[in-house]
Amino acid sequence: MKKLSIFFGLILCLSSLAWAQFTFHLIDNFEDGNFNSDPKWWRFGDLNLEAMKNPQAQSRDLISESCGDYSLKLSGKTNNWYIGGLGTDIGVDGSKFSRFQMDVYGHKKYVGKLKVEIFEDDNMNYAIEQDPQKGYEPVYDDKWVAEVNVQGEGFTRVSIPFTAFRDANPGVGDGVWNPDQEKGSGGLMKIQIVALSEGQQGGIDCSIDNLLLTY
Ligand SMILES: [Ca+2]
Ligand SMILES: [Ca+2]
Ligand SMILES: [Ca+2]
Repeated sequence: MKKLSIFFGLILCLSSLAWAQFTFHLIDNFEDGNFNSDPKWWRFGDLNLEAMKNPQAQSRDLISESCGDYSLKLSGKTNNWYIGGLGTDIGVDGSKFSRFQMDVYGHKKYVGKLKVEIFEDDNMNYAIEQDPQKGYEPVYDDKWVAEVNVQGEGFTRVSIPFTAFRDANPGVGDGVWNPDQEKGSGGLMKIQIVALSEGQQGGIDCSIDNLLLTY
């Protein structure tokens, strides 16, 4: 009987592993305490990044517990709304997913907003060409955006359906959400998160964790 239950336990384990593999794609959970590799995040503007130990949850909190030991702290100040941002390459078939999810920890000092930007390949070349003369905006590919308001202390889980993203560059790309890897397209190529202040003068002070694509 014991053998049998071990056997069924193993089957359950393997099938849940397989299930997990096609239900989400982890972008980063920062558990290596390092944002410079696996994956590498680039930084722009006046946003500071720091992989930091998560505070211990005061009471039972499943979302805080799922954030593990480390998250990425974002901080910075501005006199004109825009603070800066970070980004990383993804390169997956985004048609297998329907949502972007992340956990956001608000600290006391500033609230502010995080603008999530997703880039998908429309000229079928596994690249997002950007124009350095025009703020590094894409030249041939769609950029989709959604905004997240940073809440107070504690991790808030944010799950945004791709249908809630809007085309941030009408006239560039094909204006259709087609993040698949058909016909030579690289699909969902990269993500950026841009920090904006709540007022014209202000800043951002929050942490992000468990960035993933899911159903
Ligand atoms: Ca983490
Ligand atoms: Ca577009
Ligand atoms: Ca497109």
